[in-house]
Amino acid sequence: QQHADGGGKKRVCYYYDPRISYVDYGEKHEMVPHRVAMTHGLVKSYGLLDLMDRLRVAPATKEDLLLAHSEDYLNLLRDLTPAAYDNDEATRKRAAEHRLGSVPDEGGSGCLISDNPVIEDLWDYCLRYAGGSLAAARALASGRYEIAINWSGGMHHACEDKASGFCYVNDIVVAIKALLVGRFERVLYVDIDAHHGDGVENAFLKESRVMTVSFHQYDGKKFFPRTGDVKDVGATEAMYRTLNVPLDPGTGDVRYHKLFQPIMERVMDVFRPDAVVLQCGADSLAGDRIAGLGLSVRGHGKCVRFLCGYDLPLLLLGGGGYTINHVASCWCYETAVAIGKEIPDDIPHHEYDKYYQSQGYKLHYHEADRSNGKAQTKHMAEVKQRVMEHLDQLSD
Ligand code: TV1
Ligand code: CA
Ligand code: ZN
Repeated sequence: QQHADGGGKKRVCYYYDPRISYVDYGEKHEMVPHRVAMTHGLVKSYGLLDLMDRLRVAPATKEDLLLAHSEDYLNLLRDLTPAAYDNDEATRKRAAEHRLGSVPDEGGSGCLISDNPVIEDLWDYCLRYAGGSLAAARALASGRYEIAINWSGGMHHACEDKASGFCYVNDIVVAIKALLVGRFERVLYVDIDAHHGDGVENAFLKESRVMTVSFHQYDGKKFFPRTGDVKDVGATEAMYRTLNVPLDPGTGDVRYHKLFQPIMERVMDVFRPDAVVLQCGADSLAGDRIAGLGLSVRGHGKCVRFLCGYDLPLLLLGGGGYTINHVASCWCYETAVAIGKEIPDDIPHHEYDKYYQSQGYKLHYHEADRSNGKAQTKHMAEVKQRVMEHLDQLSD
């Protein structure tokens, strides 16, 4: 089933809109869109722009976003400004109904926190990152490209009617719907962000033409968004076309791939997708500021390499990732994997190279292993077995 990629080069297109990198979630917020400018700087400095087509596109439109969201919510996103939010009580109330703006911390710290702040040029930001993912999906549907990349996309938590987890609009749902109306009968969604891909899962719970598979950190009921138990497998006609692979904090390359590879091989076998969407959230890397998984850049990139090995149209999206030098290293490496080009470990001199000082100016940085050995192995084997049983259900 898996095709040897034998160095066969693929046609790759890449979307990067510099306007996105100026977006500011607020001083202390962990989401830093500038990481995508850093990724682009690295991609450029390694000469990768010469090996793929960088395509510039118009932002998405409200009509495009209606594929994933209610009109009421989109109108709010379009009209909401920081000034209106600060000055008008009714606006604050309406925003809160859609989980926008500050809320008291549930942890009881007493301070106001805002996962989804009302920021300057919010609507423009949404249209641009979703526009990239939508154009990427259409580029695959056109047959002109085998791989399409939008590192600004991958905002997997946004719901039909609500913002969630730093995500305002769900560009992934929009892109998958565009693939379905394009020429693809079945689309596989794979999510290697450290968080559960709940927004995408929910959007396609009852859609048999889409299978969603999320690998994520899961420790009982603490880690956001607290969903993604191994027993959650979707509904009715589309039962078992939802898969969840909960992972213990500290899971590193070896353990991760003991699950990822056999599970994905089996998914490919039983679902037989016509196109694949991979959300490459880089918060699953070791040393992330929010999450606690322990992948190396090579281990993370191995997921990309593995899925590239199937000769299927592949959409690569970004997502989380909060240690921004690690994120840029990872997405640059994965861009090279998509192109099929080996790049040296030494980071070339370029405008952002000072960010990589702490990693010795090497792409492949080193982090102390935070995993706790044998304790996890038994639990992991159970998770694998449960997931494989779910896949058996799908095969008959
Ligand atoms: C402002 C300032 C917001 C500092 C949010 C970490 C902050 C977090 C902040 C943060 C933070 C979360 C919750 C809050 C439950 C909520 C892009 C109501 C130091 C895809 C989203 C994680 C992950 C949301 C997004 C999570 C993605 N963690 N500092 N907020 N309470 N929210 O736990 O999957 O990566 O952390
Ligand atoms: Ca995930
Ligand atoms: Zn995440």
